[in-house]
Amino acid sequence: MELPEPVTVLDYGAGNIRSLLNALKKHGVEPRFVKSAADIAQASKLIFPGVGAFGQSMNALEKMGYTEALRAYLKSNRPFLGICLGLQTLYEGSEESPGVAGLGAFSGVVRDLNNVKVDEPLTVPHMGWNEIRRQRASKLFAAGDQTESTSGRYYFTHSFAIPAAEADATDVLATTDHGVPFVSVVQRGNIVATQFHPEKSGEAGLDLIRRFLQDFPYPEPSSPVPFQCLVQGPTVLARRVIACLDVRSNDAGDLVVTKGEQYDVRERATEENGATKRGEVRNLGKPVDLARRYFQEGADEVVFLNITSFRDSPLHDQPMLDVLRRTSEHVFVPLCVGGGIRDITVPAAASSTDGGAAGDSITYPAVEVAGEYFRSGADKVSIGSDAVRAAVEYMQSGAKTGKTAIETIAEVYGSQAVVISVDPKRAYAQSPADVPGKQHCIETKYPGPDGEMYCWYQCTTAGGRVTTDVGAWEMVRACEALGAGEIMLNCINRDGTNAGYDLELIADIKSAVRIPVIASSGAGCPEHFSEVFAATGCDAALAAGIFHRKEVPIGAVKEHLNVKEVTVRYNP
Ligand code: 1PR
Repeated sequence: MELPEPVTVLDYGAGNIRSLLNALKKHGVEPRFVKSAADIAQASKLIFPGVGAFGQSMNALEKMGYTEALRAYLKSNRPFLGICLGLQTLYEGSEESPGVAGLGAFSGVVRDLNNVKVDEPLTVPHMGWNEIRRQRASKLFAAGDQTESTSGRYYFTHSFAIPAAEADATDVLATTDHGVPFVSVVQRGNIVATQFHPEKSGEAGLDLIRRFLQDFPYPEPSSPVPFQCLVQGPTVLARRVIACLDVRSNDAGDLVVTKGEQYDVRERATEENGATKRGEVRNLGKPVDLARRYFQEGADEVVFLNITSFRDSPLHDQPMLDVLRRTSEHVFVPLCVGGGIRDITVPAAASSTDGGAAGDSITYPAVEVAGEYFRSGADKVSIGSDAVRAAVEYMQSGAKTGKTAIETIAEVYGSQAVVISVDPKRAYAQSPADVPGKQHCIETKYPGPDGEMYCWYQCTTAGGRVTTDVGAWEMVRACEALGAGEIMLNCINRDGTNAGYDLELIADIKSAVRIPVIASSGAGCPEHFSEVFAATGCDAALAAGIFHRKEVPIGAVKEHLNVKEVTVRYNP
């Protein structure tokens, strides 16, 4: 795309701007980066991608001396695109960071969605694909198109928002509903900002970025352009269908997508010449190729799990970081990566080319490990084993240390970037009194081997290799209290069985927390997806084996859900 003027990106270092850069690159744009306040003053088109917490963002801008230059830029009405936090900081302040002033370009205060008074429980963060209810025509959505062709869905992930009732209506270009109508797009002349992430919103988002690049700045129309919005009623957050890629190196050292049956990823052992030959690591494809295929098939998110992370350090797992870099160049929906997100100590010699003294070691905090994944293109990180440890510590002490991987990553990158991967095993008890620590249990419809009518779910670590006495119900509540933003709820008993999700487990965990819950393990047909959404109220459903083995295309799942009137992101 030939542009008359350069594009400048304001990156203050707290987030995944690689996706935005890949979206610009897809439109043939290589942006400049702000390195000084003068770069802002001289910019002719500025993009501010916001990730992380309001206070962190504003303090970083102030520390770099950018705040006043940004305020002056906004007054000049030169083209400005703010994304997510980049919209919120345009306002006067936020309940997320009391006492921290925003840029004040728009009047109003950003509110905490957790404090919104609604009749039914509200899942926070607002995470997933929702529609926008446009108030008027705008070049941002369709050049010259006064009436929308499709409502379009965009990817939101935020816990704070500007209630539409508190915003200046002249600035509001679109609203979205989650508990209350909130501001999803603002526009004042050439200043536009979206609460959603256009760089993670598939083709609809890429179109929006393209229009900002090629149609801004533009003269305000002399008279209001007739407009009719297609979205009349409430907007509804879609349920997400997620593809999960368990990734590890095979015996030849190649990084492959594999799949466990109850977490055993090797083919059956064979007998050869009287000796037992270990089975190969199941190889279901190459990570980047499969991720691209799933994006094209309509996956709402892609999860990579580095399943040998209990022994490898992701910081040195360059192949995994490279998979993320290459995937994010072509996949414009959220990417989550898990495996090894924890404080990592490696021998000094292994951690630097200058070869530290033998015997020394270096510890990399979890937030740095996660930062490596974010800089490589991830939008969220998932924490498994270390989350169990942190939850136990918190439950025993009742106090937060502020030092756990969950807390430190949520503080810098926001709760919505922290997913907890739970690997529970079903355990039976004759009565609640028999459950270790009298932890939470449920009366099950599927009695145990000795007729037990109660069951609870034991958390495991190291990929199911270590069984603990920690109940999944207690663990997810502790992780939510520590600041986690989402639960990815696997189930070792169902993993790889195609027998359907463990509905009792998922319904129980969904009732335990306010944050979104992803159902995982056991999907065998499209009906299992409509069943789990109907039976548990979960926010997303994840599958691996049926997609990798091409038994069920993602499009067939979406089509089935659409027929069952489950709200999904679906363009037939
Ligand atoms: O503990 O923080 O290092 O993270 C390790 C991560 O790797 C965790 O998320 C853990 O669940 C995952 N993991 C470790 N070992 C295995 C294994 O399979 N040997 N994968 C493993 C767990 C769970 C899903 C599974 C879905 C869909 N796999 O990825 O694919 O349940 O299953 P389906 O095929 O039935 O649809 P840490």
